[in-house]
Amino acid sequence: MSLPLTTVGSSLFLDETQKAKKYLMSLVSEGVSQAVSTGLYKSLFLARRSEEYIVKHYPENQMRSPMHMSMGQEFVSVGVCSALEGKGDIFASYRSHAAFLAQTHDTDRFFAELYGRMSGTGEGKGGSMHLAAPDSGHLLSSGVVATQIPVAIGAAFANARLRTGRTAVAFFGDGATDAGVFWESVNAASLFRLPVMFVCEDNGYAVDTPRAARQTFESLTEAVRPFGCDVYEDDSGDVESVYLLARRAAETARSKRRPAFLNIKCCRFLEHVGTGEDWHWGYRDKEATVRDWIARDAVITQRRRLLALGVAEQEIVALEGEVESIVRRSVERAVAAAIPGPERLYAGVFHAKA
Ligand SMILES: Cc1ncc(C[n+]2csc(CCOP(=O)(O)OP(=O)(O)O)c2C)c(N)n1
Ligand SMILES: [Mg+2]
Repeated sequence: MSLPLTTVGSSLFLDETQKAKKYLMSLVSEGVSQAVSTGLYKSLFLARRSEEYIVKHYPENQMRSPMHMSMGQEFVSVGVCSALEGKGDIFASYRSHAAFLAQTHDTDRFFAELYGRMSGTGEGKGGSMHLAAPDSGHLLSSGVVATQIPVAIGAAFANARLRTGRTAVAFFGDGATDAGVFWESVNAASLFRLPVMFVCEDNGYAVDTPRAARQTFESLTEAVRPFGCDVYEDDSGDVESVYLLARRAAETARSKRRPAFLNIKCCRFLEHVGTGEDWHWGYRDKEATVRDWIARDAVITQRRRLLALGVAEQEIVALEGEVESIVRRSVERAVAAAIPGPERLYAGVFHAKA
């Protein structure tokens, strides 16, 4: 079975039975209003629809950037960014579509960057791996594994010194925890009691290598614990669970003045880089992944939850239509925008003059 492009409404998920409703309601913990639940769905749907557009149109070769897709993992950054309510300074990896959109909702600059246009986040020169909009709190995305983590520490240090009340957030994959700089950063942040959240999007693989083939310790969460920051782990695959966890982590971090480490289990639905599937590579068990993750896709879960909460189907369809128009308009604007000329080659780039 191949992944349906439009996963929303997939028959893979739970039947509309009382049991399913009860299950969905049990995932709704106290402290999540219907407005927040709806907002979380809108953010999830925006990221999913944007990437579905990319999957469909990438073969036209007008978006020239390598693509590391967030599909399947969106609930992590949507949950965290929503919990921080704009007060997060985001430092992300090359797999940052969902984080960028969750933080900025800026589909105009997003698609313009992917299409290599002047109106993109980096005048079209950075592409998918280097999305950044510092004015909207997405400070950077980095193509070099783990390098965003120590930069987030710098921002946390500045935020602490300047008492901005903002929290630096480093998003990274489990593969980044193979890098020494991750451990140095956790140590330094704990030592200096910095306002930073380390968020591991733990999809279990660095490209095609599973964690067990890279790390000797059994639990990453337990390995981080002795450093003295608060540690959290979540394998629900559920956006509201992550939202609540991140909110609690941020509050605790603020009151105790110490960093937080969130290990959020997730599943990358598509190949490591590119817009296709990679089940034929044989490095991960397709059936287990389908059953365990695609079947409880956070986007579908959240849609079902809204229905279980009593939100009218027409209201959800209207919201989806609104998001689709936003994506379509942004793509139209991007395609119509100017391509940077050769005179822009060195603008905004560090280079030595001859
Ligand atoms: C310093 C560095 N080493 C190696 C690479 C090549 N590389 C790109 S992605 C990747 C795997 C990273 O895995 P993970 O951190 O788990 O992120 P995921 O791709 O799973 O989101 C590697 C080794 C790189 N970009 N930078
Ligand atoms: Mg990984």
